[in-house]
Amino acid sequence: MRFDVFTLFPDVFQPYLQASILQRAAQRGLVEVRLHNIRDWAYDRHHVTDDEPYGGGGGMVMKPEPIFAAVEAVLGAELACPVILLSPQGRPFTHGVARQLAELPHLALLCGRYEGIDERVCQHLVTDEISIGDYVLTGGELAALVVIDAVARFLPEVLGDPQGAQDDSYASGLLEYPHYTRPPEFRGWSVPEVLLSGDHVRIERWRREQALQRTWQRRPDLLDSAPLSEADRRFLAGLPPRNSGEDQEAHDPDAP
Ligand code: JQB
Repeated sequence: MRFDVFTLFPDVFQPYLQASILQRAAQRGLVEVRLHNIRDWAYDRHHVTDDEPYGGGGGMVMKPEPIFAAVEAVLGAELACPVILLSPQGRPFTHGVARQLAELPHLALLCGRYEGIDERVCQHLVTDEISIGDYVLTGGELAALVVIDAVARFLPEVLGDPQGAQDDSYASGLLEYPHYTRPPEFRGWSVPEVLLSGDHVRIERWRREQALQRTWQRRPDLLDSAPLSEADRRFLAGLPPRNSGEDQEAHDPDAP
């Protein structure tokens, strides 16, 4: 799968792409990320890419001409692939969106800076606008890396694990059960006995119940759309009421 990234800061991508699993994926030819500096298509003497907003009000806005020139030069005027703008105004990026994007052979990602991008880019060049969450970043670059990382995990072979992304958290619609590895006791804290028992039926049941309990505590909204068995529903009905949990919103100062 090929990603064309349009940005004023191509250098911030390299360190992450050259570490992690993404480097291996690139070496194996599964993922190709091409970085394009929008400034290379700013043809005035000082290669200016931003200007003051019409209507006033401080801050700067990215000019349309270098962005259109860059994207059309790289993709051709037909724009045969989606052009995704990362912005706080986009539709929420989720597990499901990542899985759908991974079906495509080619994506273009457009990263803004300053207070944003001239609206004519959004209307006439961009085909899809995505946000990675409800907080404001200083630009789209980190969001583009998040999208590349999450999409790449869905490509067959990238994880080098036959179970791949099918098995993790959001695939089941629930949060994950807790994980443990050696040693069996660390600073007096023991691994739950059931995981050492070798009884795979008991282990599966324990993991399922842990996943259900955590989801109920931390993300009850997910239970509305998670596929649940009758046994799951009985287990949830037997849990103590929410809010008695230690970890629920423990660090959220705005929590009621
Ligand atoms: C400029 C960005 C994000 C791209 C995603 C997310 O957007 C702004 N509005 C006012 C002031 C400053 C900005 C910063 N900004 C380009 C740009 C923020 C993406 C962004 C994003 N995707 N949060 N922030 N989830």
